[in-house]
Amino acid sequence: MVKATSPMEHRLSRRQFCLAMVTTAGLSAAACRAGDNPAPSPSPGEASSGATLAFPEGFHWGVATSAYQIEGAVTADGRGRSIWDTFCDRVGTIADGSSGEVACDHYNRWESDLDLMRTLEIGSYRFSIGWPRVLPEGLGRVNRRGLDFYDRLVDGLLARGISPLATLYHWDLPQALQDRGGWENRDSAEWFADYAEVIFSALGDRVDRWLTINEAKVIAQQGYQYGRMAPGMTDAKAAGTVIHHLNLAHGRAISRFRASASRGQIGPCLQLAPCYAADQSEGAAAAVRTADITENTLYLDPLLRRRYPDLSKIDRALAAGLESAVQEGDLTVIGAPVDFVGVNYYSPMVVDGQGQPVQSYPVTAAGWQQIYPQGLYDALTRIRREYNSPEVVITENGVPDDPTDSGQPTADSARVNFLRQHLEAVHRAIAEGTAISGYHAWSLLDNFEWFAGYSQRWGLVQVDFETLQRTPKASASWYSTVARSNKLPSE
Ligand code: GCO
Repeated sequence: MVKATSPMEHRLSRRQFCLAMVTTAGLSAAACRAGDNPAPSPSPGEASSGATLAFPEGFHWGVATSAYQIEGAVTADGRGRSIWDTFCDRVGTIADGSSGEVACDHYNRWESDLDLMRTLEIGSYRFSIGWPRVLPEGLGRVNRRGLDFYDRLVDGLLARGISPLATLYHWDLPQALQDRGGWENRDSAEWFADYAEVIFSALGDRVDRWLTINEAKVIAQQGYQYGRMAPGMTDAKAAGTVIHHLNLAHGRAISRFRASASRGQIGPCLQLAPCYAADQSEGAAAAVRTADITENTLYLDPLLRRRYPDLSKIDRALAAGLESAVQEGDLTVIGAPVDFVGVNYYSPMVVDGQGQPVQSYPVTAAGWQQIYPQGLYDALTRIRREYNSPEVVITENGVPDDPTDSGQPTADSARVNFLRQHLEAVHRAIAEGTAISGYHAWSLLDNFEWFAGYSQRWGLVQVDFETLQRTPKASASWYSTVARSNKLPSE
């Protein structure tokens, strides 16, 4: 098992990471010297299959979840409503008409879920704190019973030697704040900072690592531009405004964290989608540059370079909404130094000459996800090359069950392949000098997959949603072996 370590212990330098590499794949410490250019990217599929790949000592092997997707118990102990409760109540929003009302009932089963993690030798658990549990009205009155749940959870993790990685916001805005304009209201940045401060004072003495906001991009795109997620709006200008307010909220939470007595580290959680051209045309190359802005640099640049990218080529309404929201001094707040960058990676973005998304690689049951492990390598090494090499934690990576994995639902060989290929990409990025300190598989449990309801199952552990019984899949046992040995076994 990878033992929970203190923040200082896992703050290895890039050089230490490289020197710690032991591999039978022929990668040497010499390739890891700071400032070395990365080796040319191998073509997709050219991963080093068949070798045993060791990871640096102290590497965090984790799993990830989020509050609304697993907790259920939406009215227990004084929890307030969130925008997802409201969204699910709207007819036609969720594929199977379900909601997170019961989900995995983790709120009541957290102890056995933590025991399960321990059995699986998981070293780091990424979970999120439900803002409406702690502040039912979004601000003001603290609901002690809601806070106590997370207090017990953190203690339970530490007692089992699992390092807590807490996300402050994973999409469940209190409905009371949505009623005041939600993330479109500039005050939202301050509401978030106030909420974060409550959490830091309660848990800051024990949580190792914090994430501010999960995937601002998905909130803006799916929640405000395309309407597929809460709050279900289709207004590009509002989406632009929301991007800036989410970035500002992140920055303000960082300064509250620095002013608090918290002992851990903090960083953002960005969903990155490296962009590629579907063909050799100049049109496709230009479309890639534009897609890269909306997929990646609208978030990376303000947070890590204190500036927005050139907005002249992106959707005009989106750019206008964003530009109108920016006030003097904001970028200094937004660009406050972070301790690490959390990266969620699922899929590349491939575009044609018209800027339309193209499916060039195998598509998973999620529909939107193409399997391209090289994309993870490209995202990780880009952060090193272009953003001054911050420490990176992979905070999500995973795949839904493959319907062609027939037979028992727990025989998920496609997931094992997916994890292996992506971990090979991570290994390669580390060997070339990228400071990556952990990996979190999405997800521990099958859970409420937003607009897909329970129709997509992303867990290493199967959940029977009738009985709520948990059954580890083949991938859980494979991942457990990886976590225990700190290496990828040969195939
Ligand atoms: C996200 C969210 C998760 C999803 C997962 C699978 O990245 O979209 O963080 O909550 O469930 O990504 O789609």
